[in-house]
Amino acid sequence: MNKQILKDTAQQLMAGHKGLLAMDESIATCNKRFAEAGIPQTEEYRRKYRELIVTTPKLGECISGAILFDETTKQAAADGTPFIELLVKAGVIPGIKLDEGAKDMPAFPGEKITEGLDGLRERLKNYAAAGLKFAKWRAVIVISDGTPTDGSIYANAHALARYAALCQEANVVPIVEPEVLMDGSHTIERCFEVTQRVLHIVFEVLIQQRIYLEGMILKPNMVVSGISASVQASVDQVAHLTVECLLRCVPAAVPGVAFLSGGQPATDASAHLSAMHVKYKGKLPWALTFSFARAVQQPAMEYWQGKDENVTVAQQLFYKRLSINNAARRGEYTLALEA
Ligand code: 5MM
Repeated sequence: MNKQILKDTAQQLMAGHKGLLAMDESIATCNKRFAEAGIPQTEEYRRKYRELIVTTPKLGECISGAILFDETTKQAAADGTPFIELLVKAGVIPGIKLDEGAKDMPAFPGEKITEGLDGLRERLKNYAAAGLKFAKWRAVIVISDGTPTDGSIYANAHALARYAALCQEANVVPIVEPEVLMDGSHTIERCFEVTQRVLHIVFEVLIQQRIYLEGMILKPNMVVSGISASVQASVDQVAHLTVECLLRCVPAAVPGVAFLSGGQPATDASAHLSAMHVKYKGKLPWALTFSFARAVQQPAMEYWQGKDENVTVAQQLFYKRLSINNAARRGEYTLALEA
C-alpha cells in the first residue's frame, strides 16, 4: 500500500466544487431503467447511452470521477476510443464498481448481504492495470419492523472492510457505500437511529481491519423520511440530521463524504446538499459532495429514448443537473436554477 497515492487520489476526487458520477448500474439495473424509459435493453443501447454520458461537453468541469460497471470499462465510443480514455481526456478519474450485488442473506429474512470478495485481489490487479484509480462497494440495509439486525450490519461492514483492504493493497481508493434504503414508512428519526448504528459499526470494523482512513471515501445515504411516510421531513431537517449523524460517526481523518441520492427526487437531493453547506459552512472536518446516479441521469435518459437525434439535448439536461449539484456543493442551490 502506498499511502501517498491513496491520499492524493482521494483528495483529487473530493476537490473543488465537483462531485462523483455513479454510472455503475449493473446490466440488470440499467435494463430496468431502460425498460421504464422505453429504451431497448441491449448491449449496444447500453454502449450508446454510456457514450452519451462520457462525451457530454464540459463533463470534467462538473465531476472529478466516474464509477463504471465492468461492461463499460471494455466499451468504446462509435469512433473506437475507449470510454476510459475519453474520461481521462476530459479530466475525469475513472473508477470501478467491484461488488457483485446485494443478495438475500441466509438466516436473516428480509435482509441483504453483498457478494463479490472471491477473486477480488486478481480483479483489482487487472482494473488497476487498466487505469482505474478508485472503486466502489455497496452494502444495502433495510429498515422494517424487525430490521436491520446487528447480524446483517456486521456482516456487511466486514465485507466492506475486506473489500477496502484489498483496494488499498492495490493503491485503489475504496469508496465505502453502506446504503440505508429509503423504502418504508419510517420517520426521519428512525432513519437517523439506523444510519448512526450502521456508520458506527462500519467505522469500528474498518478500523479493526486497518483501513487507511485518509485514503478512502464514504458514500452514505442522507438521513431522510421513509419514501412512503405520511410526514416528510423539511429540507432543513434533512440537512441538520444528516450532518449531525455524520459528525457523530465519521472520523475527521476521512477526506470526503459523497452522498448517494437513493431515489430522492433530483431537486430534493440538490436542495439537501446545498442546505448542508449553507448551515455548516466552515464547520465540517471532511469535504461533502454528491455521488448521484438517478438524481443526475434520470432526465437525460428519459429524454434520450435511445434516439440519436436526442443526444445533444439529453447531454444538455445531464450537464444541467451536474452543474446544479456543483452549485449545491457551494451552498448556492435555488429553485431558479431549475427553470
Ligand atoms: C448505479 O446504481 C448503483 C447500484 O447499481 P446496481 O444495483 O445495479 O448494482 C448504486 O450503487 C449507485 O451507485 C448508488 O446507489 C447511487 O445511486 P443513486 O441512484 O442512489 O444516486
